[in-house]
Amino acid sequence: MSDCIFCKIVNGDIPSAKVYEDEEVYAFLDLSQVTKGHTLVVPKQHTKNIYETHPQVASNLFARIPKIATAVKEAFGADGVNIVNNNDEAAHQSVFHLHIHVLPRYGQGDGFGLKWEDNSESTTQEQLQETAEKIKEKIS
Ligand code: DGP
Repeated sequence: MSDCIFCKIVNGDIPSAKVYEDEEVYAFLDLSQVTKGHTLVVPKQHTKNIYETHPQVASNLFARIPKIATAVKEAFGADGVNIVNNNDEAAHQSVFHLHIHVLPRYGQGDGFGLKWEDNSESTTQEQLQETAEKIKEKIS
């Protein structure tokens, strides 16, 4: 897509610090470097977000994540890696070309954080079943 910044990066129209490329996928360092080695992995084929992504494009994209995440982790001796994909502004998507963040982790205070509530104590089995039914109805 002509006005997409990640398409321009994939096409080499604007520079990037590339870490991996093949016929389907391009991976490069995120400018923000939330943690050292923070990498973005994108499909070469433009797709706006996860909802609009063809299953084969999603499959090809995620198939590359294990080797890229392993390399990112090993390059700087990280303790772990978070894999993050944001969809819609409400979920902090700011570039509307599907991308996977690979975020190496170096311990508390390394720059990345997830607020992750545990509601298991206040959620009943009935509520879980009701919620599952609503989602199942939408899966075609
Ligand atoms: P998200 O918020 O999930 O849409 O992440 C988009 C990321 O893209 C954000 O962390 C910053 C990064 N980014 C934006 N513009 C550029 C760019 O021109 N080059 C690179 N390398 N990264 C960019």
